Amino acid sequence: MSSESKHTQSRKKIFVLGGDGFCGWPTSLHLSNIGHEVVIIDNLSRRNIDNELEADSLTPIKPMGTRIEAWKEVSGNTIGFHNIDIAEDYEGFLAVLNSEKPDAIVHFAEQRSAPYSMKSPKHKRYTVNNNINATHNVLCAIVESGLDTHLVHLGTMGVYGYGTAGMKIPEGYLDVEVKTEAGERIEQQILYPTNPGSVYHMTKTQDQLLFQYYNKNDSIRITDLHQGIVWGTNTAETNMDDRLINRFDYDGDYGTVLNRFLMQAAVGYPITVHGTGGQTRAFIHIQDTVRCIELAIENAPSSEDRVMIFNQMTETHRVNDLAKLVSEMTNGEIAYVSNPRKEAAANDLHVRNDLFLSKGLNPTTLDTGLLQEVTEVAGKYAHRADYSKIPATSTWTKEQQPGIPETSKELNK
Ligand code: NAD
Ligand code: USQ
Repeated sequence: MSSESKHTQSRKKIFVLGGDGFCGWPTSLHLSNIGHEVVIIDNLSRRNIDNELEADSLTPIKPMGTRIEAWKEVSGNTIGFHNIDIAEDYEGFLAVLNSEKPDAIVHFAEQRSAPYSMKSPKHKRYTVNNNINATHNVLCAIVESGLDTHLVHLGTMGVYGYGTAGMKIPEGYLDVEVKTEAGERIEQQILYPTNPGSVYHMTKTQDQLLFQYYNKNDSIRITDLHQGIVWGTNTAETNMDDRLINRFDYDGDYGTVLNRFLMQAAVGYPITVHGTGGQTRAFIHIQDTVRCIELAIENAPSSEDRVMIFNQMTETHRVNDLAKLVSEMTNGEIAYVSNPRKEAAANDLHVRNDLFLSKGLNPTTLDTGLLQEVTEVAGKYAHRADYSKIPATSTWTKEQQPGIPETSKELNK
């Protein structure tokens, strides 16, 4: 075990579904490092999508076997791995559940890109089939196994939409007052009304209903984490060895906004702001993602509790402000490109995140040192960048234009 690691008070067996992905890999290492027994389940579909898109992580991620071997060498800890498609192979998943009997399951295993989910009817259908079946299979298998396992799911801030009537977005549930026919006023808490902005985000709103039902009918213990956009690359654990390096998506489908801006600045590509950049979104650093999962596992609900919902974000920023910040830091050019998405030109966003703060999260907020660190990672691997994959080409409707900067044409040759 590494010098940085520490034993948790109670060692748990934890399944990490989607443990080969951008959030899942650092989470698996972190949970292993603090003393839990980790088993990854992943069908490596994200690597296959890289093949389909002919795009690759900017960082040279290693195959799963090498990753696990390197972790054993560095930390002395063993991480298990099963290649199972959770959406397609229910029996296979159930069999591992019955044999391994995990105390907790962290569920990252979904197609998570909004642009990929909007590329074509095929991609829309794949995203719906994969995400909803994966989540339903996990819930159904927990019931069939009879295990009292705690399910921690990665949802998204995007289930709420990105605007309110001025109030802060609560953590999952909204207080409402309804008036009966007799004129009586009754107070209730309901799931916050959903307002998805892509087929991908819509699957996450469906996940919420699956959780409500299985929690009500079978008393499954569930924590649903409504996460904002994750930025950064490495964590304390992925930094321990080059072979543990995390993936860095920069292409027009999978690259998320802040990491794209930092990468674009590092390789000398114009910073691609969609429209006027008036969209405000919630953000969280990858180091805080792994800490939040640790806290969610430590603070499991009981079987009497309703679905516990946390907003997993630490700050909100307007896209244009982020572009300006990165541009000032790096002297990078900003290109205001056609917005390929159907979204409001601008929105304000206020979000509550008291639950994680009360459980001990000490947020890592945007600071230039950390931004610089990501730019340095991007700079180190700039030679691996394929500029032709940077423009966002997936449009929400046929009438919309891809987001291609004028000045990038030379770079794309
Ligand atoms: P990712 O695509 O890098 O990782 C997802 C992993 O799940 C991949 O390794 C993939 O191979 C696996 N997977 C997908 N479908 C599967 C299936 N049917 N069976 C087995 N494995 C399967 O995505 P990520 O960025 O790590 O996101 C993880 C989760 O967190 C997603 O559910 C996403 O919605 C959520 N999330 C991500 C972000 C972000 O900014 N990255 C923000 C909010 C929420
Ligand atoms: N944007 C740009 N320029 C770019 C890329 C994006 O201006 O080059 C804009 C988009 O138009 C959008 C905003 O930045 O307004 C965010 O886009 P994004 O791709 O960073 O984030 P999004 O599509 O919402 O999806 C990501 C993850 C998803 C997660 C979600 C959290 O891919 O898995 O659920 O963030 S949230 O945004 O809070 O819903």
